Amino acid sequence: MQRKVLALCGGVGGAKLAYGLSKIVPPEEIIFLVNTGDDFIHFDLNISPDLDTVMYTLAELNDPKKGWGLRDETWNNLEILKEYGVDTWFQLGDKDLATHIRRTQLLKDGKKLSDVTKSLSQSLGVQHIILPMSENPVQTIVKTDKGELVFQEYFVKYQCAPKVEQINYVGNETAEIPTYLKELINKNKFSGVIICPSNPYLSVDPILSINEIKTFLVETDIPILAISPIIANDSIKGPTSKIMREMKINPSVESIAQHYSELIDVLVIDHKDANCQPMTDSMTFIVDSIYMSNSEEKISLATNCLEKIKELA
Ligand code: FO1
Repeated sequence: MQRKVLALCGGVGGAKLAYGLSKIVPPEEIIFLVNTGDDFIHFDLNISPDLDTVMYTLAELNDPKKGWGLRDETWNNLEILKEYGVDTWFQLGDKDLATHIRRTQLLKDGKKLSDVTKSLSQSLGVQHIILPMSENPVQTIVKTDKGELVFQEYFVKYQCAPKVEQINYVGNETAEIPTYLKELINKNKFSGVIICPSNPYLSVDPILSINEIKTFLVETDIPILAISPIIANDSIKGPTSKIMREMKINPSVESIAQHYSELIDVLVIDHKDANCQPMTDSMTFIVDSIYMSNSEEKISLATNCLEKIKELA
């Protein structure tokens, strides 16, 4: 069996690099392992936002403006729900709704989330393998000054406004990682790991909260590279820097290096942070354009990350 790269992804930031990687790495040489801490049940439907963001992006069906959902979407169901007086704080587009209906149906039939994701992905023409971090629920719960909120309440309903005090990953101790991932870990089939520039606290840490995955990453000798989600003390996108400040962490690339210090060999930082230095000799910073504003930049960053991993392997 071909050795593979393992890419840890959250939503929008993760999907951008996943896109670049998918354009240069054949399907049998990479696994996209995706956060499911954002998953929740809404209108009795199983919603997996990050799995869908990665899947739609690799299928080139994603809405590049919003960063989530499908392009050329319509919202007729929402209009009628509003007529019925339903609170539509979480917006499901008409086409996107089909994904959630089908996922819910297949899960109700007893299929595992990884098999459901494979079936949905293949139907949309995605050949690369997208795996959920867990087959069963691990929920990101954000403890804030306004109380404990499930991820989508914090992120969408309250627009990340509440002040974050702590983040918990409920269910992590009983998480069931996909059998295929377990097999690849046990048979030493990974050649390197890329931690995509997703929010470390909301998107990557839920994956790392699963003991089997964390232990593998801590104990492995294969190279692990992360891309900073911070440029010049600010988030590339989303609430990363705001959350860091609220948790009394300086939003810098050094703090990101510190956060992943137990795991990574390399942190890729932006040109704007070129003067920053790692605190230990065991880690290297490499400078690149990490903003990824177009396809060429996504592919270029992916190419450079892969080259670095190959060099270290
Ligand atoms: N994000 C929003 O800001 N508002 C929404 O109404 C919304 C709906 C939504 C529906 C399906 C889906 O897959 C994603 C959706 N997202 C929405 C994005 C989602 O909240 C975030 O992208 C991730 O959970 C964070 O990575």
